[in-house]
Amino acid sequence: MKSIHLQIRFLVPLLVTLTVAALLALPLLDRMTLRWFSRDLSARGSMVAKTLSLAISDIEPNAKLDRLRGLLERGVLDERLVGIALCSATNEQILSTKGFPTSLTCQEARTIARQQDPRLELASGAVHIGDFPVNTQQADSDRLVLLHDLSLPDRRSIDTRRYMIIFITLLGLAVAGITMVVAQLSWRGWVSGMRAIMRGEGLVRPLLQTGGGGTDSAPPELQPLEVEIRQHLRELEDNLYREHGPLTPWDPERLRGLLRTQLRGDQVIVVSNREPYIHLRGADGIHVSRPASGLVTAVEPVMRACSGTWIAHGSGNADQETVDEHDRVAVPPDTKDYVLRRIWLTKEEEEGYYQGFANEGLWPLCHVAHVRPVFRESDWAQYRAVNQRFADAVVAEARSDDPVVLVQDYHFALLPAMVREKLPNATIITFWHIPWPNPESFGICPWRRELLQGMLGSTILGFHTRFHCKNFTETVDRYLEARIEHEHSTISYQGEPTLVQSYPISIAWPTDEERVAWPAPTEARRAVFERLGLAEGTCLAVGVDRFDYTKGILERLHAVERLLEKYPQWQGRFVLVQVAAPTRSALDEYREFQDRIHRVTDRINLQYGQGSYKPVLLLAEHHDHAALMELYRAADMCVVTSLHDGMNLVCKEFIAARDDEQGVLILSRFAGAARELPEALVINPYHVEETTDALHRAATMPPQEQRERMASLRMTVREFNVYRWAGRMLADAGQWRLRERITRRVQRRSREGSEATTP
Ligand code: GDG
Repeated sequence: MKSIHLQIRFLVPLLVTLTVAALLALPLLDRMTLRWFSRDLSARGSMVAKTLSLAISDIEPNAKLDRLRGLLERGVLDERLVGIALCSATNEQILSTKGFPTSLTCQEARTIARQQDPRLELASGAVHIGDFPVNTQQADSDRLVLLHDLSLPDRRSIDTRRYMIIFITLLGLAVAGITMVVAQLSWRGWVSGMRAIMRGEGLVRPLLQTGGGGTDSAPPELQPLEVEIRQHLRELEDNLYREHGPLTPWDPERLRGLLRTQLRGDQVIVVSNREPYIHLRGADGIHVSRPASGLVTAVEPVMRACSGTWIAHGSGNADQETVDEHDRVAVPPDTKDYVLRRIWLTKEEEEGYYQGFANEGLWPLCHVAHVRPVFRESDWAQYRAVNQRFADAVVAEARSDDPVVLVQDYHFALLPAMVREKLPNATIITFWHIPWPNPESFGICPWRRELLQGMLGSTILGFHTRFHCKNFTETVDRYLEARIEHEHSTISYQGEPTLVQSYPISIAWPTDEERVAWPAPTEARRAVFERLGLAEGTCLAVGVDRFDYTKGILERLHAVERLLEKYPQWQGRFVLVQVAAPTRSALDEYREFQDRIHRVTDRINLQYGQGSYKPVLLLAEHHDHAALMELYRAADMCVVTSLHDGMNLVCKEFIAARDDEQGVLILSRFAGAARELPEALVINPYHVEETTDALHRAATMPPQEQRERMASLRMTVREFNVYRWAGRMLADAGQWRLRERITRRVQRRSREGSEATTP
């Protein structure tokens, strides 16, 4: 229907054009035909005149007028000749035939005959006047004036005009018909072509064609359009996706829904060493602090969403004063969404379990950072004892025999099996926040079997990446007698299966309320520049880490030093602000490392600093969350150069903070995050030159490229947020529990059945 309308809209102007063309052409045609006839009549008249001239010359000189008249009268027998007159050289009429108008003098006839259109209108009709010499050799010869009837040519002209109109009409109709058919066909082609493009067939065709399939291709004239439309659609789609995220994004509500439906509101208990809120006594009373810990950053929003109980070491100097008689305190302080149950550790326990076995043994063992692990028998004993104490606390906090227990990190490798022993129906989800090394590296641990056995008490064992899962499975294969089913990602040890899966951790995407409280990037930049005394126009790079040797802070400093040497234009104009939150400073390895970083910083500042300008500002103190946000938003780039990192959440926080879609992320390929965030400038931190060039590239990256990269990074982090991390684990746990319940029911029924049949 639409195409018919379009054709009518197309045809009407075509017909109008043809009609106008016909109207303009017809008078022209008239003139042309008359000219042809006039020429024809002149030629004819000349011939008649010649014939008559011969006859006249025979009669002369003593011819009688009667004979002459008779001759002329015979001449006008031709129906087209109206009259003939014989005129003298002096324009006297010698004689004329009857039809020759008496009013027409020889003089007049001669004048008209010389005109281009020698036409004379008489009462009887129009005549053509021809004037011919009787003797062409003689200058003053008599002349013959011939009058030709013009009604015949006029009739012919009307006929010609009629034929012409019919011809033009038929031609117009034919052209219109052909145009309609062609338009119809091409319209259909266009419409189907456009529809195919809109359906995205244009997008998959290149794939089909490279795969040898797909002959369906847009008409050639549509192909440039196809490319353009495809780009526009992609951009629209990207923007829409960036704007709205996935169709059902993971958020606290969805996580709560999952707990209600799939886990039937079962109790959630988190176990970690680090507590999410630390009460500290200061000069002006007790205040609450949030620790610098990736684990806390990730798990805390999940607990806010799920409620339940979080069991952790009470490490703050005012922690004891703020708990109830069961060592519990409701947190967060303002909303009190869940309960924090604190465990108190003696100095020996803390030294042996935490600083000793966990941080001097397992931490370097799992990170390829070239620091030798230290294994002490006494630390191991404390590690076991503390794991047991936390396991007992889990059992004590459990309100049913099948709670969901979320065990966090390498501090509690033995706890899953300990809880399983007391609560066989518990769903134990252990998440290992740090990398898992290859079997050879792990094999140097004297208690490798015990650690693996403890971890395999879990229902689900999660790592950040598949690579870590693979390393773990190979380690079990090497050191334990266990059944490994690669297809189902399960390891069955002593008949108890454990699902080993990768669950990349993330952060909670900032809510609108949080974002409203952020300073605008320009405001953040102004405040940071003022506070740190940075000159206007400085290129600001930030690093935010716990002050840990795995974070590649030394390598980062070397890259800055090389940048100033290799690209001297940055001297005086490039500053790295390194936040290094104090951590594990009681350990020699950490103290030495931190001293070294201070020394290298001083060296670089001495060499390249001028006046108040210092290329490296090392802020080795704890910052509050708002200060970090301000720094992220003020920076031109964020530098993450971990030598080995389970995931790394700083890079995700930087991305989440940049709602202006500006800023460049430099990211170590040895951080788990590098697998998810390829739009960052991914580098090998051991390669100083590569990191240096990345710093230079980031500092000179055009805003449009920054925007493209940042928009894409933001889309990833927004979608793959921490609720998704927890949600996927809990959904897997839900399915697992369902299967377990069904198995138990089936076993019970078959037991009852066999008891009933036993006499
Ligand atoms: C482990 C794994 C994995 C830092 N300084 C301050 C501060 N931070 C916060 C950051 C960030 C967190 O600490 C550090 O998280 P990371 O992920 O970078 O590193 P780890 O603590 O080593 O975490 C790591 C993580 O577990 C989660 O699984 O990604 O691979 O090593 O949130 O913002 N926070 C405050 N002040 C500081 O000065 N408030």
